[in-house]
Amino acid sequence: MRTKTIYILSLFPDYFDSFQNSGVISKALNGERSSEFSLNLEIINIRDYSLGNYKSVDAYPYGGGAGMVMRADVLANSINEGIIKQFEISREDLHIIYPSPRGHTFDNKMAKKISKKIFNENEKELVFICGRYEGIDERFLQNYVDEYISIGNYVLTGGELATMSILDASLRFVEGFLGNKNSNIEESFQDNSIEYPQFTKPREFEGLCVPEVLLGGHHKNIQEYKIEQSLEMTKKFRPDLLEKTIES
Ligand code: 6GU
Repeated sequence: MRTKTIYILSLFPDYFDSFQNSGVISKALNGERSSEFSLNLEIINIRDYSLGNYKSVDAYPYGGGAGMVMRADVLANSINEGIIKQFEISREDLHIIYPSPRGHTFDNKMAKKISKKIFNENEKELVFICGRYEGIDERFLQNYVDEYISIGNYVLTGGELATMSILDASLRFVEGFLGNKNSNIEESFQDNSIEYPQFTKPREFEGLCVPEVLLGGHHKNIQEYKIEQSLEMTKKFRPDLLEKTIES
């Protein structure tokens, strides 16, 4: 069994409790989904690596301005003591990601790249830095951060939700990790289209019936139906994705 660790630095580690303890992610983390590959999340509390008498993790920005800024020395200490020393790993073996609006916008293509970093043997270990307050001292970013990733054009109060979004979407592409090898190939956005509509019990609901073709068990007809419906749904809900297909 091969194990990979992902390190997450946060001032609010509780954010990750339900992520780690619910649904398919929790099963995967407990090794219930794959016998070959297991993943370990290490959530490191930045506050445990604060320095000096006051144990502050943030301070007023030089030059003034709204809010507080996370201290470079405290963050560097969390990396150096909390990861490198604690887990006996060298700096060169870490790939440090700072989820931030300054990054490129996250999409499935980036999720696949990250999934390879998670799964492949010779890749570095991933570290996610969750920012809070008005940001992080630029000198820490300059010396430590290897990659910035944004999850969209809006500003969150902290990087925790962004980190979970990035990890959740990426883990779906880690081979065999969530089980059901086919499903992410079929799923939304894979080919710049959205998913076909799904139906389950009961066969009739408020006067609406499940499409006949899905009840027939004719595999080829069902495949054709799914492709056609996926196209229809994309035209209806996300025509912009079809333009992307033509461009690409
Ligand atoms: Cl990655 N972090 C924060 N704090 N806000 C964001 C973001 C990330 N992406 C968009 N807004």
